[in-house]
Amino acid sequence: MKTEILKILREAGDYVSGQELCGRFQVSRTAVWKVIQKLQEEGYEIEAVKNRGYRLTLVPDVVTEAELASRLKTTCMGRPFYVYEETDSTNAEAKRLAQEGAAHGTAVAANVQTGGKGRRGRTWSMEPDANIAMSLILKPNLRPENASMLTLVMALAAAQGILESTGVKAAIKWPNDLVVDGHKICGILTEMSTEIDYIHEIIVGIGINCNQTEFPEEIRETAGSLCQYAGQTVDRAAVMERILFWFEKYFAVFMETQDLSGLQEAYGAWLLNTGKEVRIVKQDRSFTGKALGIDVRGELLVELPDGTVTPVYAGEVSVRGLYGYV
Ligand code: BT5
Repeated sequence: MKTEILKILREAGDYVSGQELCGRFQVSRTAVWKVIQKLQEEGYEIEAVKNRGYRLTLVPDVVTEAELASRLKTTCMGRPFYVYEETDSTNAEAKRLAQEGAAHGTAVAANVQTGGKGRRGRTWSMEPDANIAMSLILKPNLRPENASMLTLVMALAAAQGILESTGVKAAIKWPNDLVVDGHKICGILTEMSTEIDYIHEIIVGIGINCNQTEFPEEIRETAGSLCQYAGQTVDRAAVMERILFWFEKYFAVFMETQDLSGLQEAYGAWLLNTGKEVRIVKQDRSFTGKALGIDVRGELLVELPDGTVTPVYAGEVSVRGLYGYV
């Protein structure tokens, strides 16, 4: 009932009478009042005016199941949505849930993440209660070699979602970062469990710096946070809602062809690397060239000094600018 009352108040944007709420849920005035009090305790400002009812005047930056559920406009992504106060890693949590049978589209978020994972054993750090750590469980009928493209689908959804919810225009740094003004504000980690050529589940995790302003020494130069560019506190639930909205749409386009042919153009418009000299770092070697864009498989097309063009597979590389992170 809490989620529904929140949704009704949010969508009304005006007073909703207590009587109407009682009627809607077939409960007493006291029961409604208790829910309103609970919401107020969580930081929602709700005016209660005699003869007019309740009006939501301020939504705090909270990530809770009720807040997310009252916002979501998707049919699959984020349904259900689990929010943890603290977890080691939302990707690890999502994997555990998936293996216990959680459905395709289930989302997991946490306010505190103590063991956030980056790619290949790297770590993802975040301050408590300030940022987004969210993971989606996907169980698509997809060939394993196509799964890494979902990182790009998420990057596209995140760029679009962040713009709509905060006004901040990030760029995609292939394959898994979003960058604003040369600073990394978001990282994506896609992991999958397979059996020969069958996918059990794919976990697409996204970390976004929202309201954090101080970073640990090692990333102080390269990390940035949305609030620094938005000029105000970022409403994390609003950002998540928009990202899930766009992810659902783009995922459907992706699944039609199981490649990026339907998204390549949109992706290209957000891609930071195009036309830039890049250094591709593989485990044992590195080379430089000019990034031209992506192909339908999500590989970065790099023109080598001798004029040949080579596709670089996202799975195993890091990309650097010639003079630093971007
Ligand atoms: C990534 O890896 O960028 C993927 C990060 C994915 C994090 C999400 S949070 C929700 C979900 N649950 C998880 O456990 N993980 C996912 P990679 O490209 O390997 O970049 C990692 C590098 O980014 C680190 O080695 C640092 O240099 C840098 N870094 C770490 N934390 C950062 C932060 N908060 N902001 C910017 N850069 C950061």
